[in-house]
Amino acid sequence: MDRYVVKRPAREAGGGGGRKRPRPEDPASREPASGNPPWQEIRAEGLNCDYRLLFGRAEADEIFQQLEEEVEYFEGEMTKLHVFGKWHNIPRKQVSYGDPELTYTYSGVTFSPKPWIPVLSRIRDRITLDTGHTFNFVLINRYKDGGDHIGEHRDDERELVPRSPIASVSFGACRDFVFRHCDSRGKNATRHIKPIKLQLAHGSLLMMKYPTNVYWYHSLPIRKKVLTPRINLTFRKVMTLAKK
Ligand SMILES: O=C(O)CCC(=O)C(=O)O
Repeated sequence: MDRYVVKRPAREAGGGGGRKRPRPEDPASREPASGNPPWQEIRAEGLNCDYRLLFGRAEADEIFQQLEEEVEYFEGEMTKLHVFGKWHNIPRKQVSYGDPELTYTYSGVTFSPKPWIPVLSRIRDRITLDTGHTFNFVLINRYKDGGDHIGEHRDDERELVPRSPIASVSFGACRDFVFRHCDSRGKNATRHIKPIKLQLAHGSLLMMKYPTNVYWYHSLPIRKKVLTPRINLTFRKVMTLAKK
């Protein structure tokens, strides 16, 4: 991943005191809690992401266990995806939680979120404390092993508050995560831009900031050697009905 890290924010690299409040959009303004690893800035043309470990090992283990016990995944019709006119079984488990009355359409399926549960509020509030951003919705994907995956897509649904960042938190197995530029996809590629490959570790936070989801698709490819589960939570800011 270091290949894509342009620089470590100067204030964190050098330590030092200063501002106390986290300010959105400016990783250099964020005070790392004591012992927290610094942010890594991942930059490319049209890609603007920050990555760091948010939870230490013991806390991440505890949260993973709670998620395994308390998250209730969608069943039945909600486990199917509409792609190019056909319905497919989703190659992973999925569910959304969030504020009441929000809805979110993803690959042709409209999700009504379940009400927040304490473990999800705890993660959401930790991200807010760390980044200054607030979220009202979370999409959870559970990959039972490396056979489960998610195909290339952009998180560009019209319900998202324009330019709001998406906070992606991962627990369990470390998995490869690939960004591919929209001009470099498939047979009709017009440019050759190298894909950006990250590894999302247990307890990590990836902040996908504007305009990443305008230009870059992302995926979690199959990795047959991975034998253990992973849970990913993408916290989002969805517009309320009145604004849609
Ligand atoms: O599991 C991941 O890291 C990716 C999840 C994802 O792409 C999404 O929720 O849109």
